[in-house]
Amino acid sequence: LAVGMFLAAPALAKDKIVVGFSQIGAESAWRVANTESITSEAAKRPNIELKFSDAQQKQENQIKAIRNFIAQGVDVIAFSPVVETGWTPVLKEAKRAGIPVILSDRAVDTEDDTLWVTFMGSDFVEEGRRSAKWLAENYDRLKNADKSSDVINVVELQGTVGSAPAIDRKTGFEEVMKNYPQFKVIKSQSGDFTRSKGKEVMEAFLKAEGAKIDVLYAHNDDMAIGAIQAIEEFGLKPGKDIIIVSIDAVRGAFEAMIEGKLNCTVECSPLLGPQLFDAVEDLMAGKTLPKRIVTNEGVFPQEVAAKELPNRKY
Ligand code: GYE
Repeated sequence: LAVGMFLAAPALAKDKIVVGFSQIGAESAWRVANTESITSEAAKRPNIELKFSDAQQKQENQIKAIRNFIAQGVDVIAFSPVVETGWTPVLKEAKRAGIPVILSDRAVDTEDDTLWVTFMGSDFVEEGRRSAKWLAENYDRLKNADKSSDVINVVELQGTVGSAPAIDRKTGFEEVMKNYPQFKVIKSQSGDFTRSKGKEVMEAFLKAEGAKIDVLYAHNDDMAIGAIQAIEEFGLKPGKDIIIVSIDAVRGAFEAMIEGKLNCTVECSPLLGPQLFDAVEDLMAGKTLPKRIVTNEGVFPQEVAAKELPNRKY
């Protein structure tokens, strides 16, 4: 009996899949919802043990966390890379240790794509395109202007410098805007995906350009919400004097739309927990994962905000 018990313990311990997750931080409502999706999903699965680490938006902390996971011999490493570049050495260390890596939410820029098994998350270029398309199709109606004769001045609040969503959302937006030369991006600066920075940078934009600004394109809702405050303090009406489109579709954006202060939000879902742990389990069961898993998302203009708010999960 004693021998049997001795044998049973390691067999049981082996049943748990240990996953190390390195999160960027808690910079936005999106990120908070993403963390909650991951931790709550892990808690639901008795076969998963999650080691969660918060990098406070610093790449060096993420690299440290990943090295710790390697040292602990976790089964799978997943992370949301704060910026695109600079990961090759640590990813090589994981590969040498035989630990598969899943990219969650954001992509890395590395020559060798065998350093990670799959990248799951949104198509950020498409989100940029959707923002621009919505703007081109709705600006006239909202501003009561003839966009073919006027110059329309756009200011852009970019996400974290060097991050996949900031790079891609800018690219997608510009790609569509090329077809609408009346729209001119007169200012573009990073607000680091936070409310406080979004407000601060919008204040600077307003100081420099004032009422010349027709449109704000923000790479996330939090920066737009910060900017809305700056616009009101400046004495202009957000959503009327300045047309605003942003990305994520967090609850705060729906609330701002219901108040008439935001015009449109393009969805980017943070609810990646279930698909992350499905992928982990598939991987451990020996299945081959698709190299890219794209999230399905929509666009929500102000007109549908009140109806949609009760359905929002983040
Ligand atoms: O849009 C922003 C967050 O990587 C998609 O990060 C994510 C972005 C999201 O801080 O709010």
